[in-house]
Amino acid sequence: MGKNDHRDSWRGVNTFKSDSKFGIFKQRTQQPTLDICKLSKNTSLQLESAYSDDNNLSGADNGPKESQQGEIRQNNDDGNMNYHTGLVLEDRYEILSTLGEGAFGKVVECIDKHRSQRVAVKIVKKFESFCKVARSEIAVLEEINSLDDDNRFACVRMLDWFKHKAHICIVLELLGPSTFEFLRENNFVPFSVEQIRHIAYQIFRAVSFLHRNKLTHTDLKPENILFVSCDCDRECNQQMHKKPRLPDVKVVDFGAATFDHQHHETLVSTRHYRAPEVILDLGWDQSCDVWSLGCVLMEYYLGQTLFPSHDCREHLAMMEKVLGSIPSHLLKQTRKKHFVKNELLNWDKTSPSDDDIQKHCQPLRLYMRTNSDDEKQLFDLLGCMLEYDVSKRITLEEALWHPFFCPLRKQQQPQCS
Ligand code: KHC
Repeated sequence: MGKNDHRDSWRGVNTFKSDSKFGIFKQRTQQPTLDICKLSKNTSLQLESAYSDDNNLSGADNGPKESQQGEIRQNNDDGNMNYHTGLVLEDRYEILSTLGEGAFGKVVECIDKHRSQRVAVKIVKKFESFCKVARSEIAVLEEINSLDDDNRFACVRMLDWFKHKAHICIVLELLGPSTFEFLRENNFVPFSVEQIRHIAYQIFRAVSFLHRNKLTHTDLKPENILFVSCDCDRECNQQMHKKPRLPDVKVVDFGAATFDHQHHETLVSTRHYRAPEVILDLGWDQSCDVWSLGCVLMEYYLGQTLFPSHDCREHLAMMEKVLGSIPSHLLKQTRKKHFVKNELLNWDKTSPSDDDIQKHCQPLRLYMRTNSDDEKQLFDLLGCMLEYDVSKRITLEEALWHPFFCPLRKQQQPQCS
């Protein structure tokens, strides 16, 4: 059973509760740029599975299968905990509502009665394979907490964890909606370049912190980047800043995060964000996160996924359309020989699938909407991140010094070096 087989890919069909909490989302209609400053702490989300089996090559994305696990499941037993609002876990966490759900289990909002603060509790399905992923996530979150004592990097904080009946429960700081959720609720109107810069800088700092500490996230995608919405934002915006402050984000979901010394699963990442070296089974390291983040930033810029593919070979063909030919030395090394023909990608350029690619994809630079310096820098950075050859791909440490981020460094210090 692969570490990532639990992975969700549950965008698309969405059930929002008719709760006043969702007011911000509900009122929105199409608008030129997103008003992410209006996010409140109360904004929550509830998601359901849509692209059910699109997360990995084997198609085993919906969590462990009975046969693989040797676990006997009752007909209606999906492994989730049965709960109701008002239920108190550990004599401490009172369940208020459901925030999200996926293959892994559910996330609920609770009030921590000891500290009188609201928290998120990830309640993991009781099946052993999910417990294993949860234990790994707890180990990573513990490491993050101890390495980042002062909470300087934008990784979600684990506040506690416990076992309730057979379910592992991870108590996390409460965050707002994911960036994917936010795009969807805004009819996929893209983020502005300024918003992308603000979000990207924080994620890059967080993930580069992971990389420095011998960790790879392996599942970076808009669903795993959540807004931090705190009540003080609105006050700060009204009182102190002429320009509204852009909301901060944090990275979540460390269930598939892998330490350098640990076994590296062959198949990592959710399909659209999967690096070419993973698809070609060439081995991977931290740089696969850089590729994923390149795809994520493009998605923020476009409002939709850069590689809308459901098949590995088609995915590689899309990459070629956007980024040029895959270098032949990579195709030579792949163990996936069926992807290669005459030292080139084995792709039929006369097939109907190719028509789709011609329709949906274009060379990277042609996606630019304007020729402003900002956009030129963004696309220069994206080009460095979406580099096939991992030895040439930019690292996040380097990316943080890219001119695209110059305006942010100028804000912090008088000089931009
Ligand atoms: Cl609100 C929330 C927090 Cl604060 C932290 C993690 C979360 N939600 C609503 C959260 C997560 C969700 C999960 C994690 N980790 C994922 N799903 C949630 O619904 C797990 C699957 N990937 C997306 C985030």
